[in-house]
Amino acid sequence: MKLLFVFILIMAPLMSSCNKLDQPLDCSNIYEQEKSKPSGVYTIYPMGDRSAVQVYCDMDTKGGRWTVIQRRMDGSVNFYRPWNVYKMGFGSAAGEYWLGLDNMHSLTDKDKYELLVDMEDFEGKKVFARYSSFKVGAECDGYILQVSGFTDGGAGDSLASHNGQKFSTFDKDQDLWPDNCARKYVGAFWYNTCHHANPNGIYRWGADNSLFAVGVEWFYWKGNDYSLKTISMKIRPVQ
Ligand SMILES: [Ca+2]
Repeated sequence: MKLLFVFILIMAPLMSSCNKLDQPLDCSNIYEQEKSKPSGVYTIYPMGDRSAVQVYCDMDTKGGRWTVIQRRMDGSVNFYRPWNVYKMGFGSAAGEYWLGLDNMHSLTDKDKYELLVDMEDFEGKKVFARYSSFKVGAECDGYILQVSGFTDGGAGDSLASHNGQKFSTFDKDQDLWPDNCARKYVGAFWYNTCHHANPNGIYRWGADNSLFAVGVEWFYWKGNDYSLKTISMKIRPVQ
């Protein structure tokens, strides 16, 4: 007993030095650490030590604290990418990017998260869809999407039919369609028998029906032949 006490006494300073309070998990942590932080690019550690990744933090919309997990805004990044790239993430935090399925799983597995999807058309109209619960499952189960608790900000609910689906890329077809949704609609998503939302589709400038539903689409707002100007998916812990 006495030995144990001495051991704890010696180890205590070492143990407390392991608290890495300066390594935020997400933008909500950053917001809490310094109240005056503006929206912009920050480094987070969604999977702990050595998992540093740059993200865009939205510190303004609806109370801020949002970690952007997906963003399209100018067509500068190619989103037609294979499984391993969607797993790890790609793009630029200052512009277009995908945070990565492992990061999304790690964050939403630890805590209860909500999702906000902000979008804008080429006429400058802005709408959103909000979900009170958002979770990405583990890779071994196909990164299953769990999304519920819809609130309509004018966009309509285009994720309902994606709830419960596995993630699919052109080289890993886990959708419910006999053919390959990711190839057909030139994207990667939690496709069902295919989609009502294709945020990782081809960036094309607005209305375009030359190829059916391959653009950056949100069906319940703009239908299948209108590719959005901007769309961003952002998450934060439910308080
Ligand atoms: Ca299929």
